[in-house]
Formats: sequence, structure tokens, C-alpha cells
Amino acid sequence: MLYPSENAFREVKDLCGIWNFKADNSGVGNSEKWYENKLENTILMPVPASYNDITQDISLRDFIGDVWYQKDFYVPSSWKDKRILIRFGSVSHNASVWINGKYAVEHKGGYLPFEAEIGKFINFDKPNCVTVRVGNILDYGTLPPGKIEEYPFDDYPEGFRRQIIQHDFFHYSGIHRPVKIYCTEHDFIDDITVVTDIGENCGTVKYSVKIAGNGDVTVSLRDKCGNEVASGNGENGVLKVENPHLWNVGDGYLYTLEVKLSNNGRTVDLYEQKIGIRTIKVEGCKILLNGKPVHFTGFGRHEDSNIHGKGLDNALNIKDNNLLKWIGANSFRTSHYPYSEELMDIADEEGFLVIDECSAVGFNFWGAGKPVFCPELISDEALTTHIREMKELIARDKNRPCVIMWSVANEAATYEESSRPYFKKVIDTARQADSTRPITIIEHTKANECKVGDLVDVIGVNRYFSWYNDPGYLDTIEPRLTAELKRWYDNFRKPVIITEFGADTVAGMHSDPPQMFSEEYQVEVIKHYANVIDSLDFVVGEQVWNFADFQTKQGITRVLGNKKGIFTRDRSPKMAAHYLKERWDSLKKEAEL
Ligand code: GCB
Repeated sequence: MLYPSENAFREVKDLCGIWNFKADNSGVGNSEKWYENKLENTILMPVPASYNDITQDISLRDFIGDVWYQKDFYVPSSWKDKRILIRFGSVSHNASVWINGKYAVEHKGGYLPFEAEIGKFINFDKPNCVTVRVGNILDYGTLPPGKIEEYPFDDYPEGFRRQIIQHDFFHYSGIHRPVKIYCTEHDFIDDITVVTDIGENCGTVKYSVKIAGNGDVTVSLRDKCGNEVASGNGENGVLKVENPHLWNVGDGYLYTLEVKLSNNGRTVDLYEQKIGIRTIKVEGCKILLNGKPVHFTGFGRHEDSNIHGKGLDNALNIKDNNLLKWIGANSFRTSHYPYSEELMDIADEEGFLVIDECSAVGFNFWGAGKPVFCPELISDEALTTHIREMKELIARDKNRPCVIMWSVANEAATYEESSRPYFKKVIDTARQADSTRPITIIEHTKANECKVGDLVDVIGVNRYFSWYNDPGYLDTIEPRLTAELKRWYDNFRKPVIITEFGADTVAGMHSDPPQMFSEEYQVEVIKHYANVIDSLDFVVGEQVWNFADFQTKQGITRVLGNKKGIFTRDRSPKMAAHYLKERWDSLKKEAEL
């Protein structure tokens, strides 16, 4: 799905700002058709943002159910004969949209974009009104999965219920990413797919353009200065670029593929698609970027911050980008869901290697006595959702050079036999949608019990030795980690990235000898992991958990959230940040020698 970008043939209007908002506490909004009229008794709500931390109201912070958003907007009269669309970057976790009281679209899945044509509902001589119902209930058919637990028991407050989630991040909800309206002609460029390759002093850009309606396609590939380096005609073709400037780690060189659609000699649509010329391959126990082995340094991250929750925050994203560069990271994983397109643009441009994860998280630890992958829990319904969201993710991010791998899940119960047919289908889908990128699954299962390791190209391993296992015993890390990693390699012969390791650390808490929760302890944990990583050549990456402290549900192991950040939630470095900077800067220097 193309991002709604602007040019001489496409106009975009941003509907971000302050909307009217109302929580449907009694669950009557649908039956009372709130979308037909102005919402009553509303409060002000920013878009994009999670609604949870915006007010002082505990019931809104922990709200389960539907909330309603509404906003008036004008459409320029010059759009009268055009195709007009509304596009949401993401709404967590499901949305129904009405324009001027008429149903326009609905979407399930909290982290992916959706759009709809709305021309037939639009007024050009008076304001229009968009109403969005946002639901946040997670069940066994959603990604992530969850369940609502009712408490019709003595001593509980009447109507008490809770959203059970198995994942370790706060259940932020709302309109999280930009809402835009845009227009095109009725003959338009519907989609573009680009695959690049490199040969001797030359790069190839294989493109395919999907058009709707009629017209002839021409393409022009331009370098950063706007010079044309190749051109072509037709909906499919291969462009050759002499001596290309390759997209690389820390050097996200982007070309622009300008695609033009013309009708009878008149240009009717144009789209400027950024692309990077690079290759990514797995060979033996190595991952090769542009033919050279690469070692991943960086983090699992979250979209999370004070007040905004999971709402897009460009200032925060640029700050994080600068911190990633400062600390010498070259990669991150979009744990545990697709991140905003705006954030991914930064990674493309800065040359970060991104493991792009779908929101399959929390497929574990429940259903005592029952396997997770069974008809009552993670069943065919979940599989259908998983397959759809995997396809939507690949459709959104397929042209991004920063995306070097797809992650199909985080810490699923892959020790169960029934997980194998499930993941086989998900992985086959991903391979069909994109045969150019490796696929990984992020594992917590023991190497000897994993039923899916042979299906993927790279294994991501999460391990918390001397934290959840043997808490306080730093000496256990090296022998236990080495043995476990070797088993992964012996069993599957695939490159391994340690995709999570770390320790909760309260900034400002110190202890020598190191004790859990102190800054010294976090440094020691990472140093022990680093010793093992440096000794095993099939371990091709280290991503610390987590980049920054983040909000979680409340629980006895969380003190105002998860504190495994190398930065605090307001992005101040902990002691370990300085250690990692030294380590990663020196790894970079070694690689350059
Ligand atoms: C994990 C999960 C991650 C948690 C982390 C922790 O294994 O993948 O979502 O936040 O552990 O800190 O417990």
C-alpha cells in the first residue's frame, strides 16, 4: 500500500490535531447510532496519541471497549472530480469509520494502515464530519491475542471485568498514527514493487507498477541530487545503474523512482518511491548485506513514551534516532508489532537494519493443561488473522531497504507439535509475498524442543540468564548461554541473533558488588553476554532488551513499567549506555579494518 505522499498530481490534507472524543461506558454507541450525529458530552483528544494517559481519569486509562472520535473537515472544491480517500496510519486495535453518518470502512489490527474511498459521501460546500469508533478488545482471534475475563463473583464490584493480555507492554489504545485525506485522478498508480540486486560495478532495479484504470507508465530513477541515472517504459522492467551508491549500514543512500502515469500524452498521476540498492542474503552461518557479513548491534524497542503512549511523536523518533547513532547501534527489531511508517522512513534514510515484526506476541504461557495452538485458543481464526496481517505488513514495507528480515512471532509456544503446521502456513505466506528477504522467528523455547527452527532462515533467541533464570547469579550466564546457543546451531545450522537479553535497572540505583536492579548489575549482565557473543561465530547479532524503559500493565515484577531500558523512559542514558557505546564503537572500528 502506497504512503499518501504529495506532489503536483496528488494532494494530501492532514486531519491530525484535536478531535472530539467520548468513551462509550455503557456500550450503547452502536445501537444509538452515534455516528449519525454530533457526539455529545465530549472531551478534547489529540490525534495521533493513545487516549490512556491524556486525562486524570483512571477509568479511561484502563478502559476496555469502544471509544468514539469525531472531527469536522473541509474538502477543497478542486477535488470535486477526483478520487478521494481517507487513510489511517493505525488505529489500535479495531476501527469503524463513518463520513457524514455514512459507513466508510472498518479495519482490524492495531498497527497497520488502512484506507477507503470516500468521494461519494463528501460535501464541497459545507464541512464534512468523520466519526471513528475505536475498539480495543483483544481475543483469541486478534493479534496480539487476549481475552476478557468477567468477574460475576461475590465481593467484586458489579460489572468488573479485565482485559487479559499475555504481552509485556501497556494496552495503549486510540488513533495512534496520522489520519489523512488525499486525492488522485480516477486513473492512478495503485502499487509499486521494487527489488534490487547488485553485480560488477552495476546495480539492477526490477520494478513492477500496478495501475488502476488506463494509461502508460514511464519510470525515471534519480539519485539524491535529482540526476536521472536510468529510465524505462511499461508497467514492468529492469533498470541498470552503473556504479551505484549502495544502501548500507549508517549510509542509507536512497534513490527516487519516479513513476508517471500518462493518458493521451497528459500526465495523470505520479509517485515518487524511495528505494535503496542493496542485497540481503543468508549464507551458512552468516547474514550478508551487499555480500559482506554483518554483525547486528542494537535493541528491541517499543513505540512508547510519556503522555503520548504509542502515538506517533516525531520529536521522540528523531531523538531516538540520534541516541541510536550516538550509542553505535546499527539495527533494531520492531518488537512486538509494526512501527509507524514515519519511523521506518528514518531507518531507511539513516541506514539501520530492521527486523520487521508482526504483532504475534503473547502466544505463550496460558491455557494451563491445554496447548496454546489448539481449537479453543490459537486456532484457525488466529491463523487467518496472522496470515492477513503478515500480508498487510509486507505490502506496506516491501520496498524499504531498511527491512532486512521479517519476524513472524515473538516467543510463541513453538515447543508444541501443533505450532509447526501453524507457522508453516504463516512462513509460506511470507515467502510467497516476498521471496527476497530472510525470515526469522524470535524464540524463547529451548533449542532441543523447538519444532519450527528449520522453517526459518535466522533464529532470534531471547534469554534472561541471571535475571528470570538464576536471579543474581552472574556466573551462570556464560556457561548456560554458550551451551544453549550451541544447541541452537547444532540443531538448525542457522545464524543466530540474540534478540533479547538484559536486566531491570532503576536509574540512579547503585551497588558494588552488583545487585539486581542496580546500574552496575545491568552492565555486568551485558558484559557476560558480550563475552559469549564474541566467542561464537554463528552469533551474528546482539539486541539488548530494551532501548528505553517502557510502560506495562501493572504487576508485582513491574515498578511503573519495565525498567530494562538502556535509556530511561525520558531518554537519559543509564551506565550501561556508556559501556555499550564503547563496545559498539570498537566493534565498528574492527569491522572497518
Ligand atoms: C520477553 C518479552 C518482552 C518482555 C521481556 C521482559 O521475553 O519478549 O516482551 O518485555 O521478556 O522484560 O520480561
